[in-house]
Amino acid sequence: MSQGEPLIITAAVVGAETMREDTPYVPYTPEEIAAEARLAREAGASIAHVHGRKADGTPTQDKETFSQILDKIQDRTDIIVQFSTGGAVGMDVEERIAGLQLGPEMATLTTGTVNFGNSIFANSLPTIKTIAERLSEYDITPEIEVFDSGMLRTANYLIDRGFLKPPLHFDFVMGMPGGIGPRPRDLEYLLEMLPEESTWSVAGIGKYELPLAREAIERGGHVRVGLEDNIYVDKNQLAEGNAELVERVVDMAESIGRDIANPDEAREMLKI
Ligand code: KMH
Ligand code: ZN
Repeated sequence: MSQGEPLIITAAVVGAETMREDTPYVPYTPEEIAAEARLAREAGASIAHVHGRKADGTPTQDKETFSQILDKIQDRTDIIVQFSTGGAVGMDVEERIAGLQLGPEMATLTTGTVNFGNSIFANSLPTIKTIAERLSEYDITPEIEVFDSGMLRTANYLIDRGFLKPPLHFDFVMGMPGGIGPRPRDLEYLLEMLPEESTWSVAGIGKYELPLAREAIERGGHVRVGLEDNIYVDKNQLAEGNAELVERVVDMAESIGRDIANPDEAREMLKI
């Protein structure tokens, strides 16, 4: 018997931080990113979260790079493409959102500032509002990225002021130094503040990725995994691509009887 709503798996196939020195499996070029998105889709992912990279791996939010990523993914698969608007630390807001004019189905919106390694991932209220307005202008479904509880308070504030319109999809990024912890009770606390009608997923960072995926599946949430957040499939064993991490999540879901959403089912659940 199937348990609850089908599970939406997001594959964060490439972020701004993981480099080839960390793992040889991280994709850089649009071609490589699209190939990873397709393999992740075949493994069970219905959303591909993407950042841009230059050929040498330097992060970029350049529109032309995103255009190639979008085209190449859409040539290969029906996966939902979600652009990052976070980019890399230190980028200004216009740089971060340059690709939104291309009209991806989804894009992220982080509703607050957080320490990020030795840097700061800065999201002032004006920055958040600018991104929210641009998402609405281009009719792009936001995924609200929450690295700590205050970001949920800000999301609620933005809903009250009309900058964000429910129903919304939230992604809880948990276990990153500087952000909220990785414990089940941390998740419980976030869920208490979740606006009504929301859907939610968990992205556990590093070694917390797979344990938190299980927690989210069991609680009826959704899951994000991928080389942006974690490069290991087991202790000291590198994941040989994003699909391997997605496969782990599919196995977990199957073990508790939860179906996996395909992209069209995810579109319907997320009101895309
Ligand atoms: N790279 C981080 C600074 C997002 O994609 O929206 C921000 C980030 C969030 O990855
Ligand atoms: Zn990202």
